Amino acid sequence: MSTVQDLRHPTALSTDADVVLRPLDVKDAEITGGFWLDRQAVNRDSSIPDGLRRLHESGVIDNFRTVATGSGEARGPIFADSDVYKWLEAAAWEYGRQPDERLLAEQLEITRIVAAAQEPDGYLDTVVQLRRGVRYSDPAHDHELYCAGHLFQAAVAQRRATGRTELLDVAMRLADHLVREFGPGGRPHVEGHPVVEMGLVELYRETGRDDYLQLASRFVEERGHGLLHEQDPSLDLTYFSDRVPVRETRSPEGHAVRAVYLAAGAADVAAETRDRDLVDALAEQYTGMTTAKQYVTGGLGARWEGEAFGDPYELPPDRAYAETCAAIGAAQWAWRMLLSTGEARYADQIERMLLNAMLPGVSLGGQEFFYVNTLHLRADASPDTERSAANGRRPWFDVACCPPNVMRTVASIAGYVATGSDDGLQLHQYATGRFAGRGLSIEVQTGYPFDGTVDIAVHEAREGATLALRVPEWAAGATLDGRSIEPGAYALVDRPLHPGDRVALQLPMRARLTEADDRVDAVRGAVAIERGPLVYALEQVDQPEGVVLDDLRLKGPLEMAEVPGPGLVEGDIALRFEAVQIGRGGAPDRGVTATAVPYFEWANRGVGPMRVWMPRV
Ligand code: FUB
Ligand code: ZN
Repeated sequence: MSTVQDLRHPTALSTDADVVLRPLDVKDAEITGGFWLDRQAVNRDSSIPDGLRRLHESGVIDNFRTVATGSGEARGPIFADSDVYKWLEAAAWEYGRQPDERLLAEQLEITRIVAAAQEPDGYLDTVVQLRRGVRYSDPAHDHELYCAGHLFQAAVAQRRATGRTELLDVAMRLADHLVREFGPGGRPHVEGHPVVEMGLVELYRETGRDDYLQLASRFVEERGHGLLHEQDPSLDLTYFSDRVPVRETRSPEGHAVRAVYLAAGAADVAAETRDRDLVDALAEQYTGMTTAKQYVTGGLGARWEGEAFGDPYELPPDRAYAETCAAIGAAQWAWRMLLSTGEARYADQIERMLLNAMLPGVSLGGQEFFYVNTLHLRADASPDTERSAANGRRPWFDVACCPPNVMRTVASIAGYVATGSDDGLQLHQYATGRFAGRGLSIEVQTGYPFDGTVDIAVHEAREGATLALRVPEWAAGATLDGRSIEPGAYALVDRPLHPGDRVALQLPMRARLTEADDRVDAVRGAVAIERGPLVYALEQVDQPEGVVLDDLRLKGPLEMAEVPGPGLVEGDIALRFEAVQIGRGGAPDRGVTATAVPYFEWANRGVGPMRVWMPRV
């Protein structure tokens, strides 16, 4: 087992894993300033404490107490335990980032409450314990392994970030129970909602217990053969990712969060079992997703019905579902693909999804959340459901999967910035911070995501250690120490590095127009405005009096001026340009000056009409 001196980030791999890149230790990756530090401060001071209050209020922490005392009813959805576990994971990563005795005491208190609900044989799922009493009786819907997977991830985080093993003890007792039930000699089992695969592999990495890895592998392979139909022939196998085996899936389908969690877990299994065929199959599936099933924001899931991926090119902006959790799960998948392949496209994807699909899911104050991330809100949109964007972000949801998912991701975001390989260090994301490993220790200063200047100071350098920097696919004209470098790949600093050296990366942040794929009927002929890593949106509040967003058209050639943004985050930049408002009812067209702001900032000044895709004249 690791020691507390040897803290590791999510996806710390075993030494046997077959990967190109390896995550850094927690102590070696730290965000120290700038954009992401501000987000982490809001997460610590606002989201995490408020989240704990909401979990108490909604009764889902009481469910554990109720099991322990033996009297009372379960509250919340069938998977209520998972929200508590995701909060515990967030609290652990946050403690590892910035130790705080109160936060430690809170998580240990919740851990004690969780532990008290565990059955003597290791079983734990409070809602099933309280509501059904019968285990594994409805695997399609009961989420027992989904809750287990989130418990395992939280336990590993607690062990790595605080050095405490209390939650790990609970997790191992449950994992041992799962091995007895579903491992060698046990019955085949497909659970309706993946995530246990990732959790079991993490538990294997933390404990060295090979049976956990084998069980994860078994769960990956058992899926996609229609086992759920033995339970109920009327089930929609697509929804549950049980129609096509993982190795044969060419494009994700069905419930988006389930599909991407499964793929991420399969990628973990592939790395640890050294299965390159599985990595290749997952790479093909990933391409299927980015080619035809992903919004420009990186958002995933075109259908409210079944919270699902649509068919290829079915990507309506105004009915986008794009659940916040789906972007988080896909970023986890992309991270694992990056480790296995070293391909820059996966780091590009992480950047797009974290900034434009996860971050819009939380208000800039940290206490309100979007579950659904639309790309277009019309005037007079009806706030017909709790999740409708017309309601604005909500403080919490009956199904509260997204808020604690954002919390754990923001708290652990330093882990996605850099990796090490045998040769040296690789920077995948740009954030002010300190990163070290494989003979190099560097300090990064940047005004990213608004400013494309990245200054790197070398503090320590072993002889021969290399530094590789991702050049985003959008960064045409990028330079490294004044030399031109190719976008969509890694640029190597082409000189020996010594302590005291400085490296200068310049990523041009010009605003650009992205054409919609003409197979997406709903936005054919329209363009999205992007600048650097950020997708922009037009929000009503920024437009002159009388502008009707749905009547605005862009006319080219377009000159976009950079102006100060709404000031909701430090250094934000808005884009201003001339557009045309179509005259209706015989009125003439008229020119207007329009303004676009970063999409992640939208709906922080009240909620009103907004659109990402703009038609042209
Ligand atoms: O089923 C558990 C979670 O609830 C899913 O991941 C979300 O999509 C929501 O349905
Ligand atoms: Zn969610």
